Amino acid sequence: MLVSIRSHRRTLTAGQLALYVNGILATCGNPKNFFDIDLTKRLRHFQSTDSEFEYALVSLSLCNARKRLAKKRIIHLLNQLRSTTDFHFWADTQAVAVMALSCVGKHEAYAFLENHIYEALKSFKKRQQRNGSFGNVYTTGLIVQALLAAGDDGVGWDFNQAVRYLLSQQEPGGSFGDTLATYFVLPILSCQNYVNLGEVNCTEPIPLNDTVNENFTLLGEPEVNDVNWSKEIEVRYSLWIGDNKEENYSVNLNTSSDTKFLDVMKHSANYNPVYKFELDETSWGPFVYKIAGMANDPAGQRFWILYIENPDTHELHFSENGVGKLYLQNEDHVVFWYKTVLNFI
Ligand code: B12
Repeated sequence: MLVSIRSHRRTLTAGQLALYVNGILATCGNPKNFFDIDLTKRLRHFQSTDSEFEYALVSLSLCNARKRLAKKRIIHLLNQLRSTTDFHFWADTQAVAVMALSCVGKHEAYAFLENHIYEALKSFKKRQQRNGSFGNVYTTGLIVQALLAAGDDGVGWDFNQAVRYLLSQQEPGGSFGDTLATYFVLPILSCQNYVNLGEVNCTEPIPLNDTVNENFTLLGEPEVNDVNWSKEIEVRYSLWIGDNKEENYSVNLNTSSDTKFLDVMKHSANYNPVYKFELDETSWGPFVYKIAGMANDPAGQRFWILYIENPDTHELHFSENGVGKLYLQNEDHVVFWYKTVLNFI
C-alpha cells in the first residue's frame, strides 16, 4: 500500500483508499500518520469518486478517522438516503450512507439526521424476506450492519433470521463466498459494524460480551446445502451492444449444469472471435470489462451488464452473480448487454 501511495505506480481510487483507512483503524494504526503520510487528508481531497457507493465509503472512513464531514458531504449523503433509484445495488450504497451518517451523529449534534436515518431503516426493514435476507449476501451484510450502527431497536425485522441466512451462505472453508462477502458479514457475527472502527480499543483486549448490543443475541445454526448433480443442458448466449441493441450476436451451446457462465464465454470466444473478452481477476471473482472490442466506459457511463431471460415471458432478469458464480439451467438465455447505467453515479 505504501508503495502505491508513494510511487504512483498503481493509482488507488478514493474508495480503495477508504478501505485501507478502515483497515488501519481496525489494526490500531493511525491513518493521519501512516509512515508520515496523512491518508485522511488525501482522502478528503479526492475530487470525485467512481460511484455513489465509493462516495459513501469515503465519508464513512473520514468520520471513523475523526475527520469532520463538510456540510456539502452530509447533504449529499442525505440525498443518497432520500433518492429512490432503480439501480440494483442502491440499497448497498444507502446502507453505507446510513453508517456514515450514524457515525456523524455520534460526534456532532445534528438532530435532523435521526429522522432521515429512521426513514431509511424503515425501508430496509421492508426488504427482509422470510429466509432472513435483505437481498443477496452482500446486501444483507451491509444492511444488517447499518441497522446495528444506527442503534435500531430490532423491531420490524428479525436479526436472528438474518444471521441464519448469512450462516447458510457460509462455505466449508469458512468464507461467505468470497473476500468481499466475508468482509461485509464478519462484523455482524460479533454484533459489530464498520462505525465501531472509529472506537477500537487499542490498549486492552475487549471481552466479546462487552461488545454485544443488548438488542441482539446470536442463535444461528448453519443450514446444510443441498447437493446439485450435474446434467447436460443447452444454453443460449447473446451479446447486445448499445441501448437499442444496435448490434447483436447469439450462439447456442451444449454444456453441463455444473459449468460456470465464464466457461460458456470461453467456449464461445473459441468458436467466434466476436465473443472474445477481457477481465480483471479480483479477489471476489472475475469482472468482465471488454467484449467484442467494446470496453467499459466509466466516463460515458456505459458498462457490460449481465441478464438472464425468462424463457416464458422473455423478460430480462438482472443477474445478482458475476460470470464466475453464475451457473445455468437448461434453456437459459444469458445476455451480456453493453448499455448506459446512469443511476449509480
Ligand atoms: C458500482 C458497482 C458496479 C459498477 C462498477 C462501476 C465501475 N466504475 O467500474 C457496475 C454497474 C459496472 C457494476 C457491474 C456489475 N456488478 Co457491481 N457493484 C457495484 C457496487 C455498488 C460498488 C462497488 C464499489 O465501488 N466498491 C468500492 C470500491 C472501493 O472497491 P473496488 O474493488 O475498487 O470496486 C470495484 C469492483 O467492485 C468492481 N465491480 C463492480 N461490480 C462487480 C461485480 C463483480 C462480480 C466483480 C468481480 C467486480 C465488480 O467495480 C468497482 C469499481 O471499479 C457493489 C456493491 C458492493 N456492496 O460492493 C456492486 C457489486 C460489487 N456488483 C455486483 C454484481 C453482481 C455486478 C454485475 C455482475 C451485475 C450484472 N448483472 O451485470 C456486474 C458485473 C458484470 C461484469 N461486467 O463482469 C455484486 C458482486 C457479487 C458477486 N461477487 O458475485 C456487488 C457486490 C453488488 C451486490 N450486492 O451483489 N457494479
